[in-house]
Amino acid sequence: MRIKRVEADTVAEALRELRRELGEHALILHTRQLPPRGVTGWFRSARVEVLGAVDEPELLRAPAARSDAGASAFARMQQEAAARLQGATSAGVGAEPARAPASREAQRQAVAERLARFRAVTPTLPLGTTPAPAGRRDGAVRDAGGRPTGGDTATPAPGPPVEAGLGGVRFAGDARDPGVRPARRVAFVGPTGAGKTTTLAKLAARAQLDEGRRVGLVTIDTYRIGAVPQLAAYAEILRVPLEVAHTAEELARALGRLADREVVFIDTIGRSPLGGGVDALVPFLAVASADEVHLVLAATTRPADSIRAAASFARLAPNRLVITKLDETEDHSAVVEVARATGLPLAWFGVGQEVPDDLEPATAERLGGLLAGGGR
Ligand SMILES: Nc1nc2c(ncn2[C@@H]2O[C@H](COP(=O)(O)OP(=O)(O)OP(=O)(O)O)[C@@H](O)[C@H]2O)c(=O)[nH]1
Ligand SMILES: [Mg+2]
Repeated sequence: MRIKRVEADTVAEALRELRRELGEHALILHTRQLPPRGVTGWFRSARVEVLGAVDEPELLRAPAARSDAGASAFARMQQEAAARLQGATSAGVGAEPARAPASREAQRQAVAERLARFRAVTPTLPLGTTPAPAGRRDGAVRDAGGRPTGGDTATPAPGPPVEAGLGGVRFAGDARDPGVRPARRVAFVGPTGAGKTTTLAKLAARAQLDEGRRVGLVTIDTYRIGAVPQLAAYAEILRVPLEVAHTAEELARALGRLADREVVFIDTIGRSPLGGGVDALVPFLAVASADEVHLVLAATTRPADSIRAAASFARLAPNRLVITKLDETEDHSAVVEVARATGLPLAWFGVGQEVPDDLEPATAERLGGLLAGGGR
């Protein structure tokens, strides 16, 4: 593996430089903001450091690929990167392959390959993309008959009749009706480690690959070590632009730069619901003015703690509920309890770590099936 470190003013610029040096398959190992240097540093805008790597076989293949095809692929990559940096509407970006149904399959294949390569090269990175176990998704949620449900948004597995006892639980399914204008900005909030970034990545991948929408990503999580690289890796894999915002003002500018994107997913920093941590997010959410604010809670958290967390995050005005890690518990009654107590409509169920597959639309049938199946 060859590793290279790059310093630049923005993450996007650094990524472009890395790709130039290491090729299209460069993987992002680490990103951090550099502290200002010396007294004059106070007056300079912050720079970022990005560490990238590439498998040696990729490099060995490079000379052979110095054909016209290789050269044009590289030129295309550069054009795309340049266009992305400018938030351009140039022909290259405007005619994004994601829009053409014929090339969407190829794009999906390319993303799957990049995910696989990423897993192979960086097995220890904190990504929500662990390899599928043999037999695929063995730990995934199953329906009442013990069948794995799959994660297909379009065809949720038919469950048994809705269980009695779901009274008071709301579902956000209506929002996915074709007639309803799709959200343009989607934010994710919730306690630490609940699965915000992973859920964001799953939904971003679907929006791009299944719906052919032009996707942008923004993170304001510049606090946790590894948070930016985690999302940067997904941005790289999906080939979508990522903006990093440290302040509400930066977020406003970042959203402006992503104005050509049909949907922008906004990741936030995980906050303990206790103490004043959630308050710090208020100005960001105000600037984000997201159509959808997903409160992400894990099914493995005690219901009382989830309900307390939801009360604390209420000041960020979430309007959707995502319950993750349903695959990690057999007691799904907590989902009902939490959904009922918060009054938020259930939107998605996270059923594993795999991006983008392990996400299911939350429906009454599905929840009824989970409960009827004794948690399987
Ligand atoms: N089993 C399982 N694991 C999940 C699911 N969703 C997320 N995870 C895992 O949970 C861990 C935390 O996920 P993240 O997406 O980083 O959580 P986060 O809320 O963004 O975390 P912070 O940004 O640190 O607050 C990762 O290891 C994910 O792979 C799920 O539905 N099932
Ligand atoms: Mg996160």
